[in-house]
Amino acid sequence: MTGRIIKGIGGIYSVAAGSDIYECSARGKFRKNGIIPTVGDFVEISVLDEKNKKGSVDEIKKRKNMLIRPRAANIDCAVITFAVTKPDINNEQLDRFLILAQQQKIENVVICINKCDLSESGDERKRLEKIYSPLYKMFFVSAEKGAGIEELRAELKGKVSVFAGPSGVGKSSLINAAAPNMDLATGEISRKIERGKHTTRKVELIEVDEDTFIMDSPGFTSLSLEYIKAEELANYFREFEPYLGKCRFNDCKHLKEPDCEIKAHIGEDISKERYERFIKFYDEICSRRG
Ligand SMILES: Nc1nc2c(ncn2[C@@H]2O[C@H](COP(=O)(O)OP(=O)(O)OP(=O)(O)O)[C@@H](O)[C@H]2O)c(=O)[nH]1
Ligand SMILES: [Mg+2]
Ligand SMILES: [Zn+2]
Repeated sequence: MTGRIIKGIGGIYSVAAGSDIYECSARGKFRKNGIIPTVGDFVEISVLDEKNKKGSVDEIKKRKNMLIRPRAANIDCAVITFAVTKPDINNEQLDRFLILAQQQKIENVVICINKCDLSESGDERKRLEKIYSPLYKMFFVSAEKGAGIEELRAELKGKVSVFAGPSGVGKSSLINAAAPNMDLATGEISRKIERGKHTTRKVELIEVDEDTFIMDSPGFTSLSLEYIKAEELANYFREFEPYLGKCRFNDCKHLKEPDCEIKAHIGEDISKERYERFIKFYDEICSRRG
């Protein structure tokens, strides 16, 4: 029988097949080959106990993509979620999420900024729009006030979307707002550190509509670029794209080389701060290897 993994806890995978959900263990062969069944995977299962809905995962179908943090397979849309404040946006962290989504060639990567009800001036919105709106579709929303939720819902329709972002930004709250029949647990923000308290523990695939699925995921505080190669990094900065391959040197690293087309466009369509983070990430990746 064919199904899809919607949750995995302690080596037991919930597989939606037809209108049933089977609790399945995974065969030892996956572990031996280093393959980890992942939420979003299409799988072949055998039913071991129809009455109690128990089975085993026999085969994992080829994945079209896989995010590592959060771990999720076969995604159409990554909603990179942050809040205007509480917690404040960490730009470097935002770029890390974007890079990881780019690397997986997810067709739709959008930025969603929540808690707009907490910003009166709108200054943070203007700042972010200037840098990111030429690069990504952006949504400025408030889960609490319901603002912008219709637009977000329209984006999600017909897709499998994963909400990724730090803890406490309101990922679960947004899913509840976009899909009113949902009742995901949401958490308080710690007053002292103004961060979430990791309310969501697991990646979970939720069917919100016949053809629309959303994955909620736990927030991450640190996000390393461990699977990214230094020489690939420039490919994941969308604004570099028009200039790649046009530098004087074919193997230009866009660091200290003369006649670098990337550097030539800083302050134009390449923002200084994004370029600086490119350098920072580049150094981080190189030092990890050394
Ligand atoms: N003011 C305001 N608060 C919000 C909004 N959305 C969520 N919150 C609050 O922010 C806190 C965290 O929300 P969650 O939805 O649990 O955040 P999360 O991103 O799912 O967090 P993790 O599951 O830990 O990763 C809760 O206290 C929510 O009530 C919003 O639009 N405005
Ligand atoms: Mg959550
Ligand atoms: Zn260059």
